Amino acid sequence: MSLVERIRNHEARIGVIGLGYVGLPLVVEFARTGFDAFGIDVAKAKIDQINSGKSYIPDVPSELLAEVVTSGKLRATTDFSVLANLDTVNICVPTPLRKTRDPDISYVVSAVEEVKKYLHRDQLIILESTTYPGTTEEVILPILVETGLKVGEDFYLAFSPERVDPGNKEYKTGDIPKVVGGITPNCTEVASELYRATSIETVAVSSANVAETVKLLENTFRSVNIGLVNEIALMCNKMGIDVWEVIEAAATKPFGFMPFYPGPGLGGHCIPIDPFYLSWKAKLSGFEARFIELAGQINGSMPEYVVSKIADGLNRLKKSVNGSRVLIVGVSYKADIDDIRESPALDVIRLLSYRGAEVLYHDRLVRDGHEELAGAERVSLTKEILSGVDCAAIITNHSNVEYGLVLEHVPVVVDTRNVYKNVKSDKIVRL
Ligand code: SAJ
Repeated sequence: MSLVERIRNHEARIGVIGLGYVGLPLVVEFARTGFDAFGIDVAKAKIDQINSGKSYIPDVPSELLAEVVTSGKLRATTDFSVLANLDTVNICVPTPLRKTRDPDISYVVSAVEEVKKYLHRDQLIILESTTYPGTTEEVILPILVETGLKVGEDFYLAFSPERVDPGNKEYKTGDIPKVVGGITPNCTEVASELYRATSIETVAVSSANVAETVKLLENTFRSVNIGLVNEIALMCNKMGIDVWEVIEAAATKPFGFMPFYPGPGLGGHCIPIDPFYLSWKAKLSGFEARFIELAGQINGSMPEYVVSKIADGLNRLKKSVNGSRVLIVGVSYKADIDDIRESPALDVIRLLSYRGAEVLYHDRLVRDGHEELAGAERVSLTKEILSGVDCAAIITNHSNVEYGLVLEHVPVVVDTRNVYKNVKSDKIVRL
């Protein structure tokens, strides 16, 4: 029976390498669809948690995970040799930036080196990790063809960007169309069959390069538009115009406009990073991606701007930053999630500590023990604590916070997320 037939009748054995916020929902989706699915990760702690039915990804309920583990449809292991008996392999490992802001695809290469060891006829390999155009064709393909197997004949290789939006209640993994670009047309077709078998809509494109670039355009679009609206906020501040009112009114235009909102900076493991994968590759082709660089500069300057607003607020009280108790409300990188990666709150805390402020923070979604938060004291929002705070800054607008309590007990509040929309108070310093 051919690979496509095995996929179509859910007899294909599925592998997912990298069980993070992309890989775990994906492998669970395959298992739920009825495939025998194997999750592979180098972190034994993750494997143990999965095999005991305990999810560590908020978007994957433990009940759901336990169901597919108990039924035997999902097995997790650190042992890559299971790949020898699998028909398809999705690679969902991290693609961070190095300190030099160059792409770091070392996790992808490590995963592909393992895949190569067990690559066999009629196996489908799909990279999902966001990466620069050319990675699949110029880096992964050469590694795999060293086995002597021919792409498009003996094995299939494609790129399909992950489009998971952590915490998004409206769009789950199964609801989001998958762009698929193979090294050869039949690679595209076989890869599309896999997603179609989990009833995920697929969008075939002509190459892996195109598919890699699609994802980078999607996230560069966000980074550049967030940079634009942050610049508009800085402009409006100078002109004494309420940028939030401007955006709200502009958003009434039913076409040709999409609202973005100013904020304390750009966090997360996608938007601050992905555009630099594109500009890095463009530079190798002799092209300067100026919008990406400029957006990066503007978004990167927002934490400093927020600290200047905090200083302005303290100034109203005739207080300096140095020696003041400043409370950061919300430290994850965006509302209603627990992830602090690249969060602008971390920059604001660092900048305040550097200036001698005593920094407190409140965020019930973020777990204890993050060393990036070691310089700040975790507090609850009580009257006693709030009454001892000189200035509060709303950095992440979680829904689970009593912002009224903060405004009642703190003498000045810097609002970087417009949580006090329509609230009139001299205590509020707006972005
Ligand atoms: N942000 C703003 N203003 C905005 C929107 C976002 O300051 O108008 C900030 C956020 O606070 C955050 C950062 O930008 O710090 C990134 O926010 P995001 O809404 O782009 O959320 P992410 O980073 O979780 O992006 C993911 C992306 N998903 C994938 O890459 C698969 C992105 O493509 C999604 O469009 C995005 O979620 C989404 O729409 O929520």
